Amino acid sequence: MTELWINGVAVGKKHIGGYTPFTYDITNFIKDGKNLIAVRVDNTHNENIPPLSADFTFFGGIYRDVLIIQKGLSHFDLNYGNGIFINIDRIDRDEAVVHIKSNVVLDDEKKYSIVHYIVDANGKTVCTKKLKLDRKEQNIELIVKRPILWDVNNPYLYKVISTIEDESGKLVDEAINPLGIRNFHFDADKGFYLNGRRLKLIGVNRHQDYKGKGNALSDNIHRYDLELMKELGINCMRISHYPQDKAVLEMCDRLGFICFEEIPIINRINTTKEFENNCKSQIKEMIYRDYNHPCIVAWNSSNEITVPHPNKNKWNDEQNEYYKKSLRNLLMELEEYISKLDPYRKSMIVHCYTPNENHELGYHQGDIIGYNKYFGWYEGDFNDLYTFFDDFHKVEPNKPFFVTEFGAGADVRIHSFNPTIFDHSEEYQIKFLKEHLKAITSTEFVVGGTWWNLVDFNSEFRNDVIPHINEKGLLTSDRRKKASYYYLKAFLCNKPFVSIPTKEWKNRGGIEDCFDAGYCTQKVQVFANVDEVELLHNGKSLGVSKVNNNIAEFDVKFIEGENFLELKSTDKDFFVKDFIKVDFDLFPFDFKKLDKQLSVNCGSYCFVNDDMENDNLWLPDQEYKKGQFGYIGGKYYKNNIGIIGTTLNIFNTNLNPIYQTQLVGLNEYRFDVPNGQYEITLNFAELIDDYKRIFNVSINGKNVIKELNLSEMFGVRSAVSERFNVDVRDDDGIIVSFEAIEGETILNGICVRKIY
Ligand code: GCB
Repeated sequence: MTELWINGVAVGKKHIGGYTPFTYDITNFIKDGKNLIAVRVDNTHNENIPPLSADFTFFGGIYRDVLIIQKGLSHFDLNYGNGIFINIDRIDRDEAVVHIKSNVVLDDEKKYSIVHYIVDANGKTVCTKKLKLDRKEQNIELIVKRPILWDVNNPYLYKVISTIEDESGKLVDEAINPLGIRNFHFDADKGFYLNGRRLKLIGVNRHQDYKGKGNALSDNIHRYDLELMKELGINCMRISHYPQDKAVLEMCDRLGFICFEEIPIINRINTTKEFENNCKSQIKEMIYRDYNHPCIVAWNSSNEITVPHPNKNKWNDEQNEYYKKSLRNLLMELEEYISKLDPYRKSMIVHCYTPNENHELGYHQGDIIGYNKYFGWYEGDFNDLYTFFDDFHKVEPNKPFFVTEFGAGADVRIHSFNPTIFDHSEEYQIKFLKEHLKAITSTEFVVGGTWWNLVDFNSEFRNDVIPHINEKGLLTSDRRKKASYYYLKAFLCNKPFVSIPTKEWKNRGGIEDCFDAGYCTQKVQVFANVDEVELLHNGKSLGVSKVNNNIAEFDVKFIEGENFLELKSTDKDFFVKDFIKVDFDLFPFDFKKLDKQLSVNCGSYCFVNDDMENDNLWLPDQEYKKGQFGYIGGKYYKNNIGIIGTTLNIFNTNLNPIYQTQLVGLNEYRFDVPNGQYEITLNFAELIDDYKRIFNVSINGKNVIKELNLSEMFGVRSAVSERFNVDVRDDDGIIVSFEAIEGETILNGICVRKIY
């Protein structure tokens, strides 16, 4: 909500909504000389202003451009847009008929004319028309001969320059708008067509969010994001979950993205008339502001609005029915409103759950229906996608269908050769992306899909691996590229491209292959869109490998220290390459030779790099191997839905990935290290509420922790680390023993370091 005062006097009504533009006429409030402009913004939760709830942080403050605009008494109407509304009435090879509606404010007695020029991308006028300005709304048609079409590969932009001139020909006002000449349609069986050509839409959703800046992004950051999207080769963007900065829309026009834009009616509504009016005003402001952007093909009214209302169980049947009915009515109302404001584009709705359920309840408004689906993350398995698509098509045979969201979280600190659901490894995210792209591109009627999300973003209530951050981005919140970014690029890009994608996995490690081998063999996955690639390791070729589904794999014998990997592909027409430098921590096959710190991520298949400690590496856990290390007894902790680890935030640590997983019921943890003085650090966190767990820990027979009761002493989900010294003699190695007194023993992480 925004209020404005000029020189202590309140101007106009409060503006409602945090994402759409508004103007105040301050003519009668300003005076010569200094003026005091005061603005008050307030993002206190208000049940009548959407969004009411969502998976992103509602930051406050003034974060978009504020302009003081000086105009003559007569001018183009500035309400939300710039007074000009452009439609393409007809396009064929020879000409395009461009319809321009102008809204003007005529506030004086003078005689004016209005002149529209259409100029091409070189600034050359291709047609112009002048007419007397005698009405507040003026309509006119201009013809562009042999138009160059706006397309995703060639986003050719004309401009419409509209001017108001007085009788002497003096310019009184001017409005400039982009003009992309294009036509499109959606088909429930065949998907999307742009300029008569069928086009599978593959893209991303994007939040306006950046590390340390919240929503207050500069235009340069907005533009940078869009450039990164173009580099990916995507052709589509869902501007989620609210209208974004003008800079975003401009870039979408310039770079050729097909866009869906929406207002933030998310998760739930309020049944009041005031709420409905506020939804409508946001829709109107969005459509008026962005009407002339050729990138936009549909306006979406809402996101996952059918999730159960938080009061569902408190309400009686009648109240629940009333809510459902109000929701239906609101969706209907909003759909009609969108179609009335912009009959040239499509209306849309974005759902979760199942088409059957939503259809039966009457929630299937919109010309296009989008579904947010997370098979292989929040529900089911990747293969369920195909059944879901079929179900949709049976239930809604006449509605074009779009996968508005699909995504899995990944943290660039976490890697795995055995990626599992919810482990937040980069490798699982790639697997998820790969399977979804396959399903979306191979199902004919699916219009396309947009990955959730381009960037990691703030979400206050989230407990993922980085607290309060939704990590489904292809980019980190400071725009480092995750491996899946490169997979998508290899999948889409039409120029030859090769990539060693794990750019952020600079510190690797592992155990020597065999006694005195001097190396550890690990798989390196590379992405490419060429037939074959060659990998070189420290200058030596590892051979040429075929690329299948944009992936090739090499076995690399990593040596201690610096490893330089170079990927190449050559053909008669191209030469492409990529490289990466990896620091490798080689642990000896025979631990009697161990002379460095070893940290183990207990109860997990994942490697973790501690970014707060120079990327210190934690190895995945293993069952005890004689001559090395590992646990005896015990299993990996799984939560109540069978997922390894917890996704809940752990307090007092930056290392959620270490504390979120644990071994349960272990008897011993052993290290067959050489004699010497060692420091051993044990990491614990109680992951279960209301669970009574008491245990003892001894090291080499000496009791070091007595009756540890984590929840009682430190609370649940609190990181605890205990450090001990042990003197290893007579080749005894280190044996950490765990003895349960009540409940099961646990261990979340363990580090061993030789002091002398
Ligand atoms: C969704 C929501 C989006 C969330 C996303 C997620 O379905 O539309 O706002 O952020 O899921 O990551 O859970």
